Amino acid sequence: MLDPSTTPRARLGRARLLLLWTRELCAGEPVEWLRRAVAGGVDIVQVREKKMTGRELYGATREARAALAGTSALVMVNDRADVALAARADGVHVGQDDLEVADAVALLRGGGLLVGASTHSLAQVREACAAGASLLGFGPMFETATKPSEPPIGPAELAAAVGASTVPVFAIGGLDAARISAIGARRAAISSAILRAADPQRAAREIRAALEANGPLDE
Ligand code: 3NM
Repeated sequence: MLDPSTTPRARLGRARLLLLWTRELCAGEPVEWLRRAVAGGVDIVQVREKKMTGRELYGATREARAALAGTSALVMVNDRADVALAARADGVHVGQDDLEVADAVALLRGGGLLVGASTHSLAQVREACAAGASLLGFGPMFETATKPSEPPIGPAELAAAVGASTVPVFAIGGLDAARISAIGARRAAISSAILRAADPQRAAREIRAALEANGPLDE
């Protein structure tokens, strides 16, 4: 586990595993599944709740922060910079249809918060880095029921995306430990392979081991 006393940026540099936490995907009680996943080696939690109101999302984010107090896990909020600020999260994650990266950076950087961005092409990787993103998701690597609307780009471009990026890149989309080994990813963002598992701690531990076996981090 990472040292909780270091800054979000320093913790991000060493982060391997990002969990997208969506309550309805959890095979058990959602906060327990979150805690067990972090105990298994998740470094960053992105609260991803597309159907919640702002107030509900605020509540879910506070709940995640409270559940993970005393751990080194970072908590980020999907889509909503205002909720990230209000709930004292470590950052926001924006997709290509959300607030622009540069605007999220302008809103949040002063407070030292992180801005993550979803990217689906090398051009988007370069754009997001130029706009000041702190971390990127790159995918989908494979078809996934969690985001069926996004056509898979496949793993072939992952190495190029990591090379083109100035910030940490997390492979995303349909990943589990076996696929991570197959595609050589050193960082990954995962939802169902952890949340739907009967033992989320073990699932996270196995995924983390697969990421580490693929080699050291540059940052
Ligand atoms: N974004 P799972 S793929 C939320 O490519 C999301 O930007 C993607 O969930 C992207 O691990 C994806 O269950 C789904 O496939 C990730």
